[in-house]
Amino acid sequence: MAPPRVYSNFIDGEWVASASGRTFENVNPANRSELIGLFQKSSVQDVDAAVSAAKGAYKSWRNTPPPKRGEILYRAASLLKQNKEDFARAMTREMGKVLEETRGDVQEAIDMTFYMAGEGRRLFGQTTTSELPNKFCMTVRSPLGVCGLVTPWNFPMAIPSWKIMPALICGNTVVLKPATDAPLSSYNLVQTLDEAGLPRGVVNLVTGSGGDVGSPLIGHGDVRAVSFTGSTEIGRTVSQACAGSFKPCCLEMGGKNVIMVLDDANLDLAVDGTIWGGFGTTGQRCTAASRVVVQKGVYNDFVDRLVSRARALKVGNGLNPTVQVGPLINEAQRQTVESYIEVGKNEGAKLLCGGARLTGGEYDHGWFFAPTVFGDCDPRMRIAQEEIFGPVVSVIPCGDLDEALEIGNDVAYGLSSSLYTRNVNQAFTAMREMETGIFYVNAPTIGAETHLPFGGTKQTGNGHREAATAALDFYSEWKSVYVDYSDKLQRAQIDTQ
Ligand code: UN1
Repeated sequence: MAPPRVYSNFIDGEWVASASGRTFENVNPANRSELIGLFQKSSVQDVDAAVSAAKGAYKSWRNTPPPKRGEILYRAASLLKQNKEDFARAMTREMGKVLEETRGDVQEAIDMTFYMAGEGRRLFGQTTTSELPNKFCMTVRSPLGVCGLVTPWNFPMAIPSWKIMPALICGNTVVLKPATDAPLSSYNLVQTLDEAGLPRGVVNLVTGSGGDVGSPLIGHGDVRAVSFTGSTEIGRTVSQACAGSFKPCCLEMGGKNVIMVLDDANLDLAVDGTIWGGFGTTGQRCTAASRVVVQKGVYNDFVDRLVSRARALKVGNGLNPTVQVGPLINEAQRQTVESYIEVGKNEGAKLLCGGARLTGGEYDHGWFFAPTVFGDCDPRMRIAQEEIFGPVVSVIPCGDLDEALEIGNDVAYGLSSSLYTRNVNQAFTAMREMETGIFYVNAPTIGAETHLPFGGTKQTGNGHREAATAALDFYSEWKSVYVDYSDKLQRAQIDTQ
């Protein structure tokens, strides 16, 4: 057997080992004896080196005309496109979701990179009037400086691209710390940016744990902004770490997203949407449809169809094209899911299918779990309130639209929600009432597109949005510019009375 490949950090344009020289393993969750590679177990010294490289590169990068920055991004997007299949396969091997989905993940990175490349020729500000004669007013976007980016394993190329590309097009430089469960996809993304001709120091990659790398990065005095996607629990600590120095931070955290199915819905469509929304990425999405609220008239029919479809899902290695659901990311996640099965049973929810880890054959080599449906759930049950991040869907009966909306909103989170109905009045009412950052009609809770803002309310986020031009608002600050060409002192509010 060939020795495992050792992957380096990327600091100041060089592929380098961590200061400690230590590494950690990245294994395939569908087959834990398959080692994807060894990655650098970095620490504060590596973070310092990366931040200092990013700081050094900042002045020249921010003064590079944005259309030129965009050209590099455009080249990177084209390279991502060329390597899409290889990157998707590598992603399935390192984090388990099925190939169709990892292709989608790489595609999302391609779309985001092309999109932000185009923003290099826009980055619009405003020109406006002045209260005074012979005076000109405008707003321009200024970059912030070095950005510290901390990303999760479930969208290991898409989410880093959501952060890196808008940061770069605005003129910032970045240090990326990817999740230890899926660093290869970030590696592939950063290598692509390097190949596309990004100047040294503009993007830096440091792998390692949250404690060893994430915390010193977030707390670093030269890091001017932080963007984090992950759990609400860690997001809170990120927010607290940034508060002391008033460092802007963009937080994308948990979800407990609802699909609401009304009596007049197209039931086949609603079942399709629930299967995809609930079990896609093995339920490990912040946008996963982990609750379904179903009106009484169609409740039994919906549940029957959902359960028979969930039972028929083929679970296995995501590289196999007939597999529909991959493994969970690691043993800890599987134990968390298992513990919620017990919680649900003890709360009195009806376990309709799944509810256990899968064993025998290839299942013994990975972290597989059966697609699970709980029926007759009470909206206050923990399985209907807490983010499980696994293939578990809780179905809740309801009487009418008003009750569905009330249940839908009665959780701590506010990322995504969806309504299945054929009645346009009900659809618009729900759109207005749902306290989520994303709302779907006759489509599941997942499937965000890169040119629309992405993010949530309540404990899902802190008011910022990613993607679209909304991302530019996080990665730049407004500078208001007044040009007085009157050749005399003009005093606003005084001379204008
Ligand atoms: C996530 O759920 O963690 O909306 C991100 C979607 C994706 C992004 C999801 N484009 O389905």
